[in-house]
Amino acid sequence: MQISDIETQLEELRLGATAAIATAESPEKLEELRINYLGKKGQVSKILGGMGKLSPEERPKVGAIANKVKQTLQTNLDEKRTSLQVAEIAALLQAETLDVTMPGVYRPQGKIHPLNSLIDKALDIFVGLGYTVATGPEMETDYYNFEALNTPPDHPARDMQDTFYLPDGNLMRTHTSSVQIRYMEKHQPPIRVIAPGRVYRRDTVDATHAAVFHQIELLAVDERLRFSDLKGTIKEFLRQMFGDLPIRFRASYFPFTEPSAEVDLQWNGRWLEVLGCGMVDPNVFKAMGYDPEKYTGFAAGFGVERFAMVLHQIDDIRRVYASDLRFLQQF
Ligand code: 2NM
Repeated sequence: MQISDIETQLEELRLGATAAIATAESPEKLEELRINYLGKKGQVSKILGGMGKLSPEERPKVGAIANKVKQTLQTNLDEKRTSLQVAEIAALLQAETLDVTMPGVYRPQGKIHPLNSLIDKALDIFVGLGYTVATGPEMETDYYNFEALNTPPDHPARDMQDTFYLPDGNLMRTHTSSVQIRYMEKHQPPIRVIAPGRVYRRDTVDATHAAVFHQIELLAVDERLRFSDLKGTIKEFLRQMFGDLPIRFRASYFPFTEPSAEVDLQWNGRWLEVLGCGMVDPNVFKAMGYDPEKYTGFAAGFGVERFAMVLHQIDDIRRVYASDLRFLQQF
């Protein structure tokens, strides 16, 4: 083995490697080349393996040439790696180009339905007055919807509200008073409870009637509650709900209250009926096992849709359920 042979081999290797590095297309390919040429078992090492046959004087010379080749290849590899990375980033930037002047995608924002926000507001007011929120089933028995509420089968009040009866004899509740009955069964006075929920009536649907609507009913039972407590509570509730508008109590009739009243609100010079109320009939307490000599109570109920219509000047109850965004977005 001649020193010139090794020199020739190194020079050929340098040329070949430089060409290979120059045309490498990926960092992975580049790494492959580095291992192939400069690795421990790579081609440069292999060539240097033949150095053993050289004289001690020749070895440093070849070593110097080999180092030079190694350095050259390492520099080539480094430069090529950098240029590949630059190209990769440039390609990424190209692919991810974002035109910030393009119009955005319109995503309409959802919000609370006006009926729900009204229910939330009413419940907040009563919770502030010390009431507890209670709910119950929408399908009811005759007992909870009528019988316990001083409305026996032959009572004329059963004609007042046409009821959806189910084939099994159950019915869809016509008011949430049934929830108050269930609550009184489980609790002893003093009671302050408020029952929001869906109710059902066999009404012909028109601008002011829906077959399914929402009610909120309140009930207070305690010793010595009187009509003025009812009036004060209703007045405060309506004040927080509608503002300081004139209100009036008008004598009315419900089977479960005596006396009973309807409450009107004066708005733009017109009296609008907004709720019904009264002192709980002693017969209701008897059905609950409460002593009617010891306890008195007041109750009130109102239709949420009717409230919303008065509050927002909605002319047709059907709009509330039509899911028309042009309507809903006004709230
Ligand atoms: C109303 C009007 C008047 C009422 C009565 C009761 C109960 F369970 F205590 F008897 N709950 N709700 C009541 C009274 C409801 O709605 C117009």
